Amino acid sequence: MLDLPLGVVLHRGFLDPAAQKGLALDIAEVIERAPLYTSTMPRTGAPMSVRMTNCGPLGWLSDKEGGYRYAPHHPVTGEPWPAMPKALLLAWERLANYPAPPEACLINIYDAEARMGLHQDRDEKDFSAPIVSLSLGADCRFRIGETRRGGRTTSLVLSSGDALVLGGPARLRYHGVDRILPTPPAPFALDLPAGAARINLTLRRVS
Ligand code: MD3
Ligand code: FE
Repeated sequence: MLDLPLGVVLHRGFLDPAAQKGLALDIAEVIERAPLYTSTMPRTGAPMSVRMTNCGPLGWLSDKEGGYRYAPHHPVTGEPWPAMPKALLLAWERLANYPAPPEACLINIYDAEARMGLHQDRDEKDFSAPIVSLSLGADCRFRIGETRRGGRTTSLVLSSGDALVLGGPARLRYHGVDRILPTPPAPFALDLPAGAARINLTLRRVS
């Protein structure tokens, strides 16, 4: 039995196959206008293994000089981020229980070898709003720790169509993606961008 920390709610299969296919198409359109880029770590400049882009008023990025931050423009094209697809606004309305729409949607693209080390999401000014996370494509081993580094961790598998809501006392827990898991192809056609094994969308309030 999966015992999740207080404030973590997992909705398995929140997106049915048709919704997953529609969302994958929406994401492909966003990427056409806001190409994938690689963020680098503050200070060291080491590249992250996850490629990313954003939609909505603000987008998350990081580089050696400026560090982790939100910005209204794409770091390479200088264009504003594309609007959030309706399906994402609707998912937020149904899941977040928050009286205002999301300001940022970070789109993380994982190839088969990509991972994300344990970290906190603390670049937002408002921690009272939850984070809503949607997964498409291959399964991953996802890890949740405590609100300080080095605490006990639990892990779970996130699959295509799953939604995770992180709020309240869980909002500042450490979390990360250990690895992408070998996953049999979906029983329906799910077109992901070239090289992508998994997509994760994180909807957030920022200010
Ligand atoms: C648990 N992305 O972009 S989202 C990120 O699958 C990020 O790409 C992961 O972590 C991914 O920052 C996981 C799910 C998530 C987001 C925030 C959390 C889980 C969380 C905050 C607290 C605890
Ligand atoms: Fe995170």
